[in-house]
Amino acid sequence: MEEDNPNYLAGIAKEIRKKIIEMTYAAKSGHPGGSLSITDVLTVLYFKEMNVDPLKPQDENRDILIMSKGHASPALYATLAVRGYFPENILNGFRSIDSDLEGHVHRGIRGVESSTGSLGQGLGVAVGFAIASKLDKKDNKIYAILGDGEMEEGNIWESLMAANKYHLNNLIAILDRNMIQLDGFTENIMPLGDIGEKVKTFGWDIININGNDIGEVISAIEEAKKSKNKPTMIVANTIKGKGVSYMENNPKYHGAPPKNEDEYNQALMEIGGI
Ligand SMILES: Cc1ncc(C[n+]2csc(CCOP(=O)(O)OP(=O)(O)O)c2C)c(N)n1
Repeated sequence: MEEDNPNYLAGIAKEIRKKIIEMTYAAKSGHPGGSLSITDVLTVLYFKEMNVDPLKPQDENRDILIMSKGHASPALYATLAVRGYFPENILNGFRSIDSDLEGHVHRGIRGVESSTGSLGQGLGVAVGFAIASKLDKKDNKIYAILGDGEMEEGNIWESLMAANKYHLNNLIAILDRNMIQLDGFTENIMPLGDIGEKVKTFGWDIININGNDIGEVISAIEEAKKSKNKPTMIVANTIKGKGVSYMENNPKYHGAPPKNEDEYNQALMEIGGI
């Protein structure tokens, strides 16, 4: 099977990264940094690990993904398009007035399960989906993608407690630990320290990985799926802006696309898109 070949998945991740750059450059706005950091995770989920079918986006037994860090919409939209939920040319309208592709993840888009963008809310939504699946005796999985800056939101911790209370072993949160939030480094703004250890004390299993290594992402998700009675958080250590040298680890590209044609061409060239 082609999805068992990491080189195949790496090729898809490149394609998605290229689209993130194209979309944000065309819109002259958007969030490339935290989209590029989470691309490898989304690739593994949508092209290997999740039970989803773009032809049946409402299938009752599908896995559900909530992109809690909803500003990373370029990454989710590009992934859904490449996976076949909607035509890739729709990405061109990102953030324009006549397009459905708003700057933050919007439920009106085929394949999107919940609108997000106000940080802190998506984990609670995922907890709700996970409880509902248990009540319905389904064996699907619920995924939530969180940002590390987002962990500063109080309602994340309420959701962590609820997931423990209800033994949500069908819930897998993936924390994009890229160490950067909107305008600086998390450890300067609000230190999170060993965030995995903190979440562990809330009753979760923790798996630490390099979230830009496709093989490590696959192993972590496959391990998390086997949990018998606990929710799992995968702490995905990533690089913000991954794949574009001037964006990597640079808070300036949290919410700014390539500044000019030179930067645009350099980004595509480094990703391997042209
Ligand atoms: C409740 C709320 N407060 C503030 C913002 C503005 N905001 C958008 S992105 C962001 C930083 C998020 O950082 P992080 O979660 O680490 O995301 P990543 O670095 O992965 O992009 C902030 C503060 C928001 N979207 N929602």
